Amino acid sequence: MRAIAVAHPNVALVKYWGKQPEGSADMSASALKENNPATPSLSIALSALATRTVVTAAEQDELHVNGHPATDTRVGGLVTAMRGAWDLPPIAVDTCNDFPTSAGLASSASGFAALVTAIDGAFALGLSVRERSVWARRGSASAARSVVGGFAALDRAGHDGEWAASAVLASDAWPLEIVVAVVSDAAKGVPSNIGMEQSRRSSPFYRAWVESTADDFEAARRAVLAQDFDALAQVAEHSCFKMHAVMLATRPALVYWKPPTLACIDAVHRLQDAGAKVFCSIDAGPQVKVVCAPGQSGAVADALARVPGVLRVLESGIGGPARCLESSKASG
Ligand code: 2P0
Repeated sequence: MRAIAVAHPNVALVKYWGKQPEGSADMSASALKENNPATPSLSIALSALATRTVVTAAEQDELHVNGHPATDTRVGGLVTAMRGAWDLPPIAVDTCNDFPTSAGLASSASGFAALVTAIDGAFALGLSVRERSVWARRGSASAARSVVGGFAALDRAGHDGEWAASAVLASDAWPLEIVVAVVSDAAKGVPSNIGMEQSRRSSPFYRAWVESTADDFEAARRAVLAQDFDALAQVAEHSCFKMHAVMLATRPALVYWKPPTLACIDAVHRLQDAGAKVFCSIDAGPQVKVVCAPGQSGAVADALARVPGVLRVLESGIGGPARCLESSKASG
């Protein structure tokens, strides 16, 4: 039994930062079941970046990340939780990212989306997209959105009361372009799940963040459905900087930016002043993602490549859903 799955990381345009309290910090199998966000979020998947995960039946559970043996309590917790629902044998998981891991490029989003999709394929579980999204969310909430790909909304809208992602627009419906300015390949200092719990407990802005994000989410969803770039740019930049204000006001302060991060923000705002249809977004890391109206990414990539401290730029379109490339029920 073997399957290969691919999933793309995503950039949230309305951010998720904070969990419902019952699911926070404790990543045991029972608490993991809850991993519910405190707010809805909305994202775009990145076609140029991908995680590829191979799942095979094995003698004992094993994990390799980017070719190296690894242990990961969240991966172990998710596999254990799935074993509570299905009679799964031990599995070998071999997962590779073609982009920096744990550096604010959402490797956990694509990683858990690919993992759940590969397990579903390897053992012919027959899960729906929504079911895979719910399982992926239990590993990492942003992974729920990578299961769906395209323009994805993560909220609690379904009949079953579960937090799960659903499509707002398919990946080919609105050909936005994304430029990622990579300013560091180092893994970030404070992992998202730890940082967002610190924010929930200590940031004086956290309550305002949670209370105001539902309105941002609805505004972004309307803008995506209407393909209104200016409206999306306004709400997305606001959500990004509001999240970073929450982070900066956390004790101890969560400063994910590096000096070139701010230089890139400045460059994007100068492009906006010159009339370019672009906006920036930064997650729990120093990289700057610039969302561009169709046809604008080449000039934006050139401008960002000239910013001091930018190591390289990646250009991407909107990625599709997590999917199995091949699966086989043959033994071994
Ligand atoms: C997001 N981030 O909406 C936000 C913006 C980072 C900043 O989702 O604890 O790895 O695994 O549910 O999904 C990163 O957090 O956190 C994230 P867990 P996750 O994309």
